[in-house]
Amino acid sequence: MYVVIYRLCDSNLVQYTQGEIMNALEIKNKISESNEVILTSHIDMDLDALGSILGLYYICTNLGKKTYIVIDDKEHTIEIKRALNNLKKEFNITTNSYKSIEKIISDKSLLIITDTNNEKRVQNKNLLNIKNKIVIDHHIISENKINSKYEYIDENASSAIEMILYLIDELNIYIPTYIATIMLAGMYIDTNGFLIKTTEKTHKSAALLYKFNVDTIETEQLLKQNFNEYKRRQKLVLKTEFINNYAISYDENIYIPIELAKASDVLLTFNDIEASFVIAKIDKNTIGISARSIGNIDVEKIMKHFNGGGHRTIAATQIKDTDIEKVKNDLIYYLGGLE
Ligand SMILES: [Mn+2]
Repeated sequence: MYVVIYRLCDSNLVQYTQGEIMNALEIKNKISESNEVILTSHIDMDLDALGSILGLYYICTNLGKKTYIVIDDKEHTIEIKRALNNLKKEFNITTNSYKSIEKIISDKSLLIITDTNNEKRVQNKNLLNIKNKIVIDHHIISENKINSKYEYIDENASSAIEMILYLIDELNIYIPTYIATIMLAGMYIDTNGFLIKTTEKTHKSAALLYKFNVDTIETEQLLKQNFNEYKRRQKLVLKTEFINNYAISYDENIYIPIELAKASDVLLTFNDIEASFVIAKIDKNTIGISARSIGNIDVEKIMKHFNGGGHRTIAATQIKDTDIEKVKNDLIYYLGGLE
């Protein structure tokens, strides 16, 4: 009897496309041509924003560039605080306010923005006056898209970190263990534990991080959650109505949008649920809906009906001057029409 053993060698893994290789070279050239590089991301930094900035930081410093990280958030989440403290202590990597670097900006400065393409979400709007800009992002194109000379936007990438890892791999850049650790935690968050938007390429990028010896205990530390936030989310989850294969939760209290998103992720994990919707106030006059689907139901189409957008499996909308009860009933009515 013959047994055939297949062995995966590197060439059997997914290869980078010509476009991705071109992006790596183009971005490398733009960095090389600049006097200094300023890195930033979106407001309310998360680990994908920070991890993608840090990956770029090592690309730029490897190319011999003075590199600044601009963060103007007044407050940080626990994991971002922890990561920033360790970066300062162990690597002497510090962040700057826009004000503190304003004077060094010239026509030869290069700004790289990661994890957003929305000009309203950038850490400091004054940065957008920098002439040379590159946007690297994995979100759908925003209505308020940043006007930049060069953009590398891939809506199919799981995270900004995944995209930066194509560059790191292609340009053969070394990153320290702690940076790889933050990057793995960032990918974990954006993919909900390598489930959502995860492809062979996502795993290939993550595998590269293990080559830099990620510290899995520290990854776990960075991913720990806050008990009070957990309790708030459970409150939303407990108010769920199950209608056919839909889970619909709603609450009159004010939440931040990420809380709605996390609650709708949770709702999707229950038996028979094909799509989940979380409806709650995100400020006094605005109601948010966060929608998720495992793939058979197109929640982008449903959210579009409510003037929102997104992807087939992840979508959202915001509705002004109405009430929760009405939004919930409108949604149930619309879903009924889909049956
Ligand atoms: Mn992201």
